[in-house]
Amino acid sequence: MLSGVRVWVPLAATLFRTSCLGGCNRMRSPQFRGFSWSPRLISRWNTRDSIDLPNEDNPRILITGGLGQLGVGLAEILRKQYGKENVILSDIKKPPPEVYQCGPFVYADVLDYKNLRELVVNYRITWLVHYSALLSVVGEANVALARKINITGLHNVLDLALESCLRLFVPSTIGAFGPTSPRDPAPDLCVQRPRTIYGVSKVHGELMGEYLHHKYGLDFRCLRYPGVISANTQPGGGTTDYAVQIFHDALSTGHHECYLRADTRLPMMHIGDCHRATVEFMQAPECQLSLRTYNIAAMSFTPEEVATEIRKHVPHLKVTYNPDPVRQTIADSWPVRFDDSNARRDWGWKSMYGLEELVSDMLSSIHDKRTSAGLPVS
Ligand code: VAH
Repeated sequence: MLSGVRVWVPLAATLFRTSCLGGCNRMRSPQFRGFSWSPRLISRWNTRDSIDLPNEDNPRILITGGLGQLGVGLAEILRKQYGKENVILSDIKKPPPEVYQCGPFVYADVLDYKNLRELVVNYRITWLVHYSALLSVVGEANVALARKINITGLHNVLDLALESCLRLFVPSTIGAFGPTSPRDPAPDLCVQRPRTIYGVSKVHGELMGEYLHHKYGLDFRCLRYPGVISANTQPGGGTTDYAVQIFHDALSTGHHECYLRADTRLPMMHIGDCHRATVEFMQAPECQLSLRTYNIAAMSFTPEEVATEIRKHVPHLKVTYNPDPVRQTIADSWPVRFDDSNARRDWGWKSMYGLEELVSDMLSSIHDKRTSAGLPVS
């Protein structure tokens, strides 16, 4: 009897805590119907003196695809808020030494459900940020792999989040829209018929996440990111990547060859705004969210406009335009601007970087990086 009580007390505490903290309609999720605790988890609790379960105020966070453009920076911000040991960065690649020094890093393959489940149980994860994905251009070059990672990998994460009652963040993108969507601006809710496997997989993610939320109460959260501009991380093979490369070229060779037409306008965002939006959205009380998937916007610019702004700091920058048919076709199918009024109304989203602030910050960051690496600055 005693052992039974010892099991049910922590379980009841979790169910109580989850159902209260989880806000809306938690009790409808399948984990309250036939939910079974793994023997390993029960044994860990039976040996625990006190129930120091993670909760709303001190989540334990797993980030998949952590070595891409966004994971390391997001982990740094989350670790400042929730503690170094409570944010587990993961990927299938070996990280550089400094990543290990910043906090826990583990191997995690989103195609290996058992591996993921073990991490969630052993690290007592309560939030999951799912960054593993092939982006637009690399996805078109390897559709089969993009379908595996972006769809099968997503399904593993969705099932795990449902079973373990996780708060799940999955990013979507301007690439989730297509040529038949309203493009200027693109609202949160409209026709979405993207023409890339990346976009198709992201729309699928939006729809699957929202289905599991409405049917089982999964705390699924999704932001449609614009092109993200970062100085310290390389983008992962997308259509908006020119907007990162142009800064590096401006300070190294002084010449940028642009694979888009000079007048191709796309929504863009400084990585600092992207991380802040993600954290603020993950922290927003569930009852404030009228949607589960939101557009977030900061600015929209063309290659010519960003080049003109850079020339205020680097007057000799030369840009030649050599449109790549694949990337130009993708860019021409994407929104020109985003309507993010719902995010601003529901959870107070507000960007802090415009084009001027972006250019100034990018150039100073890359200048410092090159100088400390002993590289010449043009
Ligand atoms: C891409 N940078 O170009 C990514 C992004 C908004 C686009 O998802 O594919």
